[in-house]
Amino acid sequence: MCQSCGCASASVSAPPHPATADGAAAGGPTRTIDVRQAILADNDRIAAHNRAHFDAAEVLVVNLMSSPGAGKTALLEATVGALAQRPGGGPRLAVIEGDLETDNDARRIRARGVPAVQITTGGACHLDATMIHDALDDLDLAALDLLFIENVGNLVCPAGFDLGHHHAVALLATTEGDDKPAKYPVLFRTVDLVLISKADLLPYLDDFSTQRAEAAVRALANEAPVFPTSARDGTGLQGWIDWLVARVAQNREALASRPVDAAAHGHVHGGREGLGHAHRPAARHAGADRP
Ligand SMILES: Nc1nc2c(ncn2[C@@H]2O[C@H](COP(=O)(O)OP(=O)(O)O)[C@@H](O)[C@H]2O)c(=O)[nH]1
Ligand SMILES: [Mg+2]
Ligand SMILES: [Zn+2]
Ligand SMILES: [Zn+2]
Repeated sequence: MCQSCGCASASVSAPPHPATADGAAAGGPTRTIDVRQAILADNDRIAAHNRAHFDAAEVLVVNLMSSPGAGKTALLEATVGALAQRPGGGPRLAVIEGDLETDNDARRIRARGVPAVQITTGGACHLDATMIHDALDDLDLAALDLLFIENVGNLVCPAGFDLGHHHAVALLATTEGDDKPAKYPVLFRTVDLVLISKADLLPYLDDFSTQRAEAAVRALANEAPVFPTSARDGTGLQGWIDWLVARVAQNREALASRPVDAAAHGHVHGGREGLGHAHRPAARHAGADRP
């Protein structure tokens, strides 16, 4: 478990530490919360900087989150195939893969002819904005329309970290149970789309109800679309592709209607300041670019 997000820190929710003789709290929970807030504030600043890179290059970025094995990589593999069938070849894609270990997922995506950058977190249970910023050195954003980020499999920690993405999508596999939105409200409250993955297994699972899963999302006051998909038999893939293509178009329109002044002088989204650098594979690990 990571040290930064608090998931490993029982002290965050522990009762206040006894005050010392001079009245100051003796470290412990208060300090843990302060450090955590500072980490999240720093992450938000770098996420805004990432978003400025994406907007400058007109790339829509989608952050995919789920528990391990819910089918994120399989969905991306199916998505690559489905988007390529679109008139004109569909949006130009790349994927950033986040895993604790191995580059298996990046290799699966590259095998389909799509650029993929693997981030191995080496134990951290989520991606953060700095990891994404570093990965940009290995991507040619100018050659892309759509960038997927496959987060580390985890329904808790990834939800706390803005990566600079435009949309967050959760996968909930039919094998996981329809109560997961209720159990992991932070993630399911904020996502823009919920895909009930492995829908091909629904006939064999008598205790999973798509309606109950959707009701659990609505109970969190989230009106995001919720629908079944299967990377195995293609169920719902068209709805997912339509959602993506519409988001890419909507993002382009929003960027095109930016005030000329903002587009020219970089006052958009508050994160364009300091964007006097480009990320190119050639600049890789040059160390000169730190937001
Ligand atoms: N039946 C079924 N299995 C799936 C589907 N999608 C993924 N899987 C299987 O679930 C396992 C984990 O999939 P993967 O894409 O690696 O999950 P990730 O960890 O979320 O990236 C693999 O054995 C896949 O073959 C699906 O739509 N239906
Ligand atoms: Mg995966
Ligand atoms: Zn964590
Ligand atoms: Zn940068």
